[in-house]
Amino acid sequence: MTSAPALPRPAPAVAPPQGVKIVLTGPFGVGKTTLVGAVSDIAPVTTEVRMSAAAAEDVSHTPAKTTTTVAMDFGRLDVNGVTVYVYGTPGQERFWFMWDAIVRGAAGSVVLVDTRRLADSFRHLDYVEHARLPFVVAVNDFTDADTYPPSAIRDALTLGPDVPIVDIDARDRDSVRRLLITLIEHVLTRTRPALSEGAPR
Ligand SMILES: Nc1nc2c(ncn2[C@@H]2O[C@H](COP(=O)(O)OP(=O)(O)O)[C@@H](O)[C@H]2O)c(=O)[nH]1
Ligand SMILES: [Mg+2]
Repeated sequence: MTSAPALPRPAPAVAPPQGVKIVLTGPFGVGKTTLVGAVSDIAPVTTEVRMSAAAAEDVSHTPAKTTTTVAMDFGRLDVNGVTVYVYGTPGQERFWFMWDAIVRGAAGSVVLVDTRRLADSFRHLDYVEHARLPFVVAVNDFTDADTYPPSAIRDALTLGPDVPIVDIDARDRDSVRRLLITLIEHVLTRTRPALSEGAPR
């Protein structure tokens, strides 16, 4: 009787990357690429190109902006021993198919807003709400923008009372790290009660 051939030796299982995936979203020119560049421990993966008329972006609030992100921003950082991966959503319509892949497995989201044009972030808020992602709203500090108390931002964006609103400077590493810590804490407070409810007694 011939014995069955030996099975091939399995390749060692590769441990899945441990870490927290965060989605960064908001309209064109709100500071997504700047934020990732400020906070990432690795050279951020970004794909800036000079804007063409075909890009058809609204540049009225960003007249000095001559580039746009094609596809997406990606950065990585360490927060107290936890690796945080930041994925920026792509702006251009032809890359919208990527949004679902970007959101899959994400722990939470940052929605960036500019107080000079809050309404431009409505679509992004809708998206993360529908995706049931815990999120924080980050108000990016543009020099010529008026500042408003969080209650005014909450009303204008019709946010629930539990959504954190954080003032940030997307160019400042510490400011962005504080924002991401706020998001992670928010994610934990949202998931902890559910975990303990489901825990065996
Ligand atoms: N004053 C100020 N300018 C910013 C800030 N964040 C971004 N910018 C500028 O706003 C423009 C748009 O930012 P960018 O990161 O490209 O936006 P994106 O389209 O969301 O990726 C750039 O010229 C940035 O230098 C900020 O916090 N303060
Ligand atoms: Mg960009």
